Amino acid sequence: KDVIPPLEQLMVEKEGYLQKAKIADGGKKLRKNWSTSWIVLSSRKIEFFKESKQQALSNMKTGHKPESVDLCGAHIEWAKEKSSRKNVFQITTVSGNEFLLQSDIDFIILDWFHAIKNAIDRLPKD
Ligand code: I3P
Repeated sequence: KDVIPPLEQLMVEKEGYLQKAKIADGGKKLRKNWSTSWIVLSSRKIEFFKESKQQALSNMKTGHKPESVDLCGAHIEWAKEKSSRKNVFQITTVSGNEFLLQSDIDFIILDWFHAIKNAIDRLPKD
């Protein structure tokens, strides 16, 4: 129904397309499968949309939910050894979900790394 989320959750800090691979769910390893994702960072979460932004916005009206990642207590680190690709970092959540994010373009991945790191550092750890 029409639950109004707190204002802070509505504040989008950054959005854009990156390559994404989820490599663990609740601590259980998954087969790596890279795909393009539209990614929306707000103060305490990241949302991953499988579709284009346009498609995602129209799907939301029908109650379709993106994958949402709680950043409280999450970790972010560069993960050179986890991929043959360049510019890969990993986000690990308290719940044991692990995501790799990647872009071939250096400044794009650096901007994302710092934006997400800043968001995590501003949040309480639990
Ligand atoms: C994986 C696929 C991934 C690759 C991964 C492979 O094979 O090629 O792109 O990761 O390497 O296992 P498959 O599609 O058969 O599952 P990178 O592109 O990040 O290197 P990995 O097993 O060394 O992680």
